[in-house]
Parts: sequence; structure tokens; C-alpha cells
Amino acid sequence: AGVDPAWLPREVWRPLGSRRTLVDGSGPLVETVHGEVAAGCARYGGAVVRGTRGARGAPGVPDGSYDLVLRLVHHGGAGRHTDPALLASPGEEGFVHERSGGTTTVTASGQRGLLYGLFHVVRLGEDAFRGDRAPEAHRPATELRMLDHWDNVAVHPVMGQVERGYAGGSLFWRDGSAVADLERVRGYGRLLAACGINAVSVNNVNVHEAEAHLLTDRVGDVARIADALRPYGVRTHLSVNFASPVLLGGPACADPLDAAVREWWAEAVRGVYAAVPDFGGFVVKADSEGQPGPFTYGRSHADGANMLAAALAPHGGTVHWRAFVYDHRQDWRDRSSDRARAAYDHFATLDGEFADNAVLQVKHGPMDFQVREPVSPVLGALPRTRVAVEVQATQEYTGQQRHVCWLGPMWSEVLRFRPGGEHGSAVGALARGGMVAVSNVGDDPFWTGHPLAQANLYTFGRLSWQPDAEPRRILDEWIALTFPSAADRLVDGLRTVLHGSWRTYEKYTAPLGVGFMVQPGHHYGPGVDGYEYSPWGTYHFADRDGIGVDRSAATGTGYAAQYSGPWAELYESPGSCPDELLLFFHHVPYGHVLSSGRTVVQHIYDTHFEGVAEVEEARRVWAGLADLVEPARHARVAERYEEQVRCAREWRDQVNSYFLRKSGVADERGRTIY
Ligand code: GCW
Repeated sequence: AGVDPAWLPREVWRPLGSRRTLVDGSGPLVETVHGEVAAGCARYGGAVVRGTRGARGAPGVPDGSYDLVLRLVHHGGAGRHTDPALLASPGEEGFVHERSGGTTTVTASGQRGLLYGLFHVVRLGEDAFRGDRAPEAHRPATELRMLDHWDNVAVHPVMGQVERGYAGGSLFWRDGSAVADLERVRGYGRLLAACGINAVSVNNVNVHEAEAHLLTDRVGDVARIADALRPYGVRTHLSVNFASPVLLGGPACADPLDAAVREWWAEAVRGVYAAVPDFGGFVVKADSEGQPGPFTYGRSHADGANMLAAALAPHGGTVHWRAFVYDHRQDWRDRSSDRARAAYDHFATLDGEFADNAVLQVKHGPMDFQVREPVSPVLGALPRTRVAVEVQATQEYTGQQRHVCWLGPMWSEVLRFRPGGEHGSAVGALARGGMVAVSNVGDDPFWTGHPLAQANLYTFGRLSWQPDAEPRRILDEWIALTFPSAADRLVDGLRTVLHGSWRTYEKYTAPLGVGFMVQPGHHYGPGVDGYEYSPWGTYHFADRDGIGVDRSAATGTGYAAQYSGPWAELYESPGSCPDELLLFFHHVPYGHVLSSGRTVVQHIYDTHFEGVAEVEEARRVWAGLADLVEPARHARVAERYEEQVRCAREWRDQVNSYFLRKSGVADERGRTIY
């Protein structure tokens, strides 16, 4: 009650709910499917029949008397497909969808497959019940499609309850334990299943004192959450502290090669599986930003990951080991060290050393979720390692869910990038370890704070299922589900305000890939020199003559040489480096002419004026949709546009004034710069 239905408003059930459906098969997720169909039918007058034979319909009733058949076929069971390979191919999570003789059929050999098949029919709406359709197999590109929550159980004095959370408190934790009423958690699982996500990590990767106990004496809390997510095929994972043995009263060290430490972890994992039989595994941030790790004991990150992998393996669990390892106590005076190099320098040489159930979880860019970064060279550098791509749905650096910033196009660019050049595989195919997003969800009634930020969560889910999908098609799907029977004017308006919003955000913030320039600590709003003399390794090096970081091999930090294929060469020279990444790779004078024909400083002025104008225009378009959107949702977005316009102007004026003062170069068009 009081919670936004997001992309599953009741009307989306009308086509299915007004028809006759057979749900055939048995198992807990088949019960979920049946429950969903029954609820739809109760609303819209259809009927659902329950079969449990796993083949050939309910006793005595031919399939043809149903509009929809949702069937779980057991391995080796009798299917009605002429081509058994087609039926076998979808795997545990896939399904086959077809339509003939007035009956739509979804067949799956795994229960999750049936659930995803159901939501496929929901997405198709009336189209699912029209014409004929030859059998199509649908299956996810990768078996792990995960959201990481940076939620603290205890409210952290600096970071609050959800680190980098912009949607209220935690969905899972309240007053120091798992929330008493798990209805919303269950509803979350349902939304996730409807966009293809099958795993959630329920606590922050910075594992503080209270949260460390989730692994042992507090595992009952984790089990309650897992019980709520399980009916929707979502497995629960936990972030753990590498020094857990020490913190939780085990051996006095956490050396991954120490027998007593290994036995401590094996025992802890046995306890977790006793409470959560389908537990997914661990997420680990080690030797990063103050978190403990194997370096303390002179061990490698493969040693660390493999110890946890060994403890998890007998139970079928996976360890997600994050590659976000860098020196956060850098000396800004030292121009030879480069944070961008760190992940590759630490991990590329470990290829082939990780256990089969260890996944290396790599941030999509080499720095930290900036609005524009090159794709991390790590993603193409470990062919013998299961690598997962990590993106950030929570908008830490992209407007903190006060600004509209639809990230579909950015994620799609990452997933389509081919690290080995045009003939090599895309990142979406190389990421055999899965796709992970830092969740943007909290206990906010709209789930994501900004109602339009729901589109990011949905888009991530669908891209994780199909990384080469066209993001605009996914956005249209989200619009159609979230705003059923929307007038064309509303559909057009939503497209207008969302499609270009990432590029708009890029225009009014840090230019040409240089990154950061945010207020230190909370990271909201402009702070051009906010991190310039800090230990965090995030510099732009602007002076009176120029700006940017020389990461070339010839004269800079050598980062560009971490790429293979044609990329190393392309990024090496300012002449061939794409404009949007120029300042990431090169330090150039303000008068340097971009391939667009504009100078760097004029580009900065122009884009900042344009960016603000685009936000003002989006605010106007949104205001014009007031008659077509429910008042509460409209008002929430409208209010956030006020803040976005204010903040974008602040960005424009600070960035433009900064560069005018540094460079002394006037704006060609004589606009107001302070
Ligand atoms: O983006 C940075 C954030 C930290 C975060 C870290 C990480 C959880 O500023 O708050 O810590 O990344 O990814 O581990």
C-alpha cells in the first residue's frame, strides 16, 4: 500500500487476466506463476486452470481450449516440439514462446524460465494473443544478473543507512535488523523478476562492524530476506569483510593460506547454507579504500578470492571479487602514479589463477562511475577469468536521483565495446561472470527517489538479459509498462526528457572525459578543484595553458598502453583520441582544436550553455504533461526539475568562470560568464 507499482501496474495484467490460461507443472516458482495469473484473472475476469502433469495439458482438456499455456517440461519429459534441440536450448532460465491455432504457449524446462516466460507475455500485452508465431527460444546472455545494495544495517555516521543512496532508507534493514514486514522486499523481487534480474547482494561492500555479523550470528536476518526474494527466483548474496575471522572471534589473522583461517571460513559458509540453502555467495571489496585484504599477509588477490571460493564451492556458491583496488592515499604532487592504471596493474597478471567459482567484478570504467570514462581495459585482459561488469544505477556521480539521467545509452556503449577491435567480442559477450549494478532503490514510495530513475533499474535488468539490445527499445518497453495506454503526447514527452538526458548531464558537468570536479565527500554539485589537491588520485591538472591528464605511453602515465587491439594506438595520440575522451587521455592547451572544429575552451563554454538550455527545455516539456500523469508522480518529478535546473546553472557558471579565469580566453559568443 502506498508503494508505486513501477513497471507492473494492474492494467498490464488485463490482456492475460481476461483470458483462459493453463499453468502446468509443479514447484515453488510454478506456484508463483500461478498466483500471478490467478490475481490477474481475479481482476479481469479470466480463468486459470492448474495442471501438474508437466506435459500435454490438464487431464482431459486439450491445449487448444486455452488462450495461454504456461508449461514446465521436465528434462526428458514429453514436449510437443518437433525440434527437441530448440526446446533443450533455453536452459534453466530460458523459455520457448510460440503461438498457433489461437493458443499462445510458453514452455520452459526450469522454473525460473517459466517465470520469465510469464513476464515476457505480460510485456507483449495484446500482441501475445494475436496471429501466429513460430517457436522462439529466449534465454539470458549470462546466468548472473545482479544488484548490489550498499545498505548498512546500522546507520553509518557519515554515509547514512544506504551509502550513495538517494531513495531513502534501506529496503531490507531497519532499526538494526531485517525489516519486520517483508512485503516490499517481496514486491521488489517481483519487479526484478519482471526485468530479468536474479540476484541481490543485501549489504554494503564496505562491511562495518554490525554488518560483519550477518555472516555468522545474524544470518537469520539474511535468511528472512532470502525467503522473501526466493519465490521470484532471486538469490541472496552477502558482502563480507575479508578480516571476518579476526572481527568475529576466530583466528587472530585472516591470512588466506592459513589452515585455521580456511577452516573458519568453511565453517562459516556451512552455517550460511544451513540458513539459506540456495545462498548465492559473497561479494568482496578487499584492499580498497581502507577495507582489509590479502595484501596485509603478502598474498595475492587470487589467493584471497580462491580461499573464499573453496569455502563456497561445495555448496554451489560464487565469490564476486571486486577489482576496484587502488591507492587512495596518493600524493597529488606525484604525476607518475595513475589511479586509472590500478585495476589492470593489480589483476591482469592474475589471469588463469582464479577458481572456477570466483568472478572478478570490474567497474565499467577505470576510475569510478564518472559520466564519461573509457571502457576499463581489464574487461578485455583476462580471457581465462570469469569477469563481471559492474555499473552504477545509483546516481552517485550522475545527479543523485535529483537530476534526470537515463543511463541506458552509456551502459549500452560499454557492453558493445569490443576490447580486441572490430573483429573481437563485445564486452557484453566477454562478461561471462555476469552483470552487476549498484542498486538505486530504497524505501522511497517511488522506489528510486526520482520516479524517472526507475527507468535505469529496468533498463539495467533488460540489458543484463540481452546486452546487445537497443536501449531505446527497452525504454519504450518501460514506458509502455509503466504508463499503460499512455497518450502519444505522453510517450513522446517521456522519450524527449529521457533519451538525451545522459548527454545533457555530461554537457553541464565535467568536460571531455576529465571527470570528478564534484564537491568532495557527498559528490553532488560542482567543485572544479574539489579533488585537485586531495589524496584520491582524481586530478584534471588545469593551469593557465591547458587541462587534462596525459595517459599516453610516450609522455604520460602509460595507461593508454593497457588497451589491446586498435585502442592503444587510437587513444595514444590527441589527434585520433575521440573528443569525448580527450581530457581523460591527454593534457592539451585550451586552444587545441577538437575534431568537432571547436577549441577545447570554446567547447567547454558551448556545452555548458547548451546543457542548461536542454534541462530548461526538459522541465518545460515535463510541465506540459501535467494532465497526463498522476498528480503525485508529476509533482515529484516537477519538483526535482527545479533542483536540476538550479544545479545545472551552478555547474555552468562555476565551470565556465573557472576556465575563463584560468585561460583568459573570452567566449566567442560573448555570453555571460562571471
Ligand atoms: O564510487 C565510490 C564510492 C564509495 C564506494 C566505492 C566502491 C562503497 O564513492 O562510496 O564504496 O566507490 O565502489 O567501493
